[in-house]
Amino acid sequence: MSIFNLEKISSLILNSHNILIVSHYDPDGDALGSSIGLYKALNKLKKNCYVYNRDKIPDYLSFIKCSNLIDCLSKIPNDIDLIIFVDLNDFERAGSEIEKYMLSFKNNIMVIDHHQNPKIDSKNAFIETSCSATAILIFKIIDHMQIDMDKELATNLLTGIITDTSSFKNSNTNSQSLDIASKLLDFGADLSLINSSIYNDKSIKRINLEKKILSNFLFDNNSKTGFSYCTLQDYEETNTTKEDSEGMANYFLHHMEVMIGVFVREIDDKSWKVSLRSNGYIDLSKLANIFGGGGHKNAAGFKYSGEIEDLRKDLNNKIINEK
Ligand SMILES: [Mn+2]
Repeated sequence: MSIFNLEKISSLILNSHNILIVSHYDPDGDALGSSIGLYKALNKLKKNCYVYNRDKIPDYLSFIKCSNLIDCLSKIPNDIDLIIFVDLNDFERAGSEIEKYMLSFKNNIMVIDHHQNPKIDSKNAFIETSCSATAILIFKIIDHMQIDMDKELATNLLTGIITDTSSFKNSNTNSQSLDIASKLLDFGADLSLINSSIYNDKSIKRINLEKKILSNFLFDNNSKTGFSYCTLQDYEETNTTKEDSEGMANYFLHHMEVMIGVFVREIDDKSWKVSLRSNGYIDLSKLANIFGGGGHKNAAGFKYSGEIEDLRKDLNNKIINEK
């Protein structure tokens, strides 16, 4: 991000009063850490802020607290003068309520993100794909605006970096993410709280769900792809939700032979949400694009309608073609 852009961000923020911060649905550690971290920083500037997310905070991130977190736009005043989208580059990722709201919104919009292939045309989009997490961009803004960092704010931002890099294991980890993580630790970020929350969150019901997912697991040696899925019935029988299958694609990837981890969950009858994870084997955002989805080079996804076995074969073929 150039200084010019940081200047522009600062002046847009300083000239606004009622600010709505929006992150993507199915929020992860970066979406919540970045949006709520930004909220806390802007509160220090005495801005009247709201954080919108369509979905509830998953249990493993419940340590990220925000007093003005809303899931419904009827709770905000009608004089919002700036909307800041965080960790997304396609308004569809925020949900249909926001998309509808945007149709009549005439004031300023800002997008702070690190995903590839933006689907927005905003003159105020500040996107740096070299950043491992949006939390890094939020750190740069806070640093540039000389807003005081504190322990809670630092913990929020470090959560974004840790979850988006899978604790510095993903290939998106770079010297910048390590450098900023180190600065956040100096500001008092609570690394043990983050680690115990995101890694010790497994319940027995989750093990029961994992048993079902692992029994569906197949490895394809030609595409080097580890693939599995779970159905709505699996969630129901184990009394679990989609949050309990979070991280499965990455879990497959952490096995020696697997170059691409694919986890698929049913969202409606024969309608599926596909998550792809890799470490540079092929460009997954390109692969997801073929199926009408998107994402990063190493983390992408799409929706699919049809038979699971057709999807598996189709994916394996496309992966072999991309290689
Ligand atoms: Mn992110």
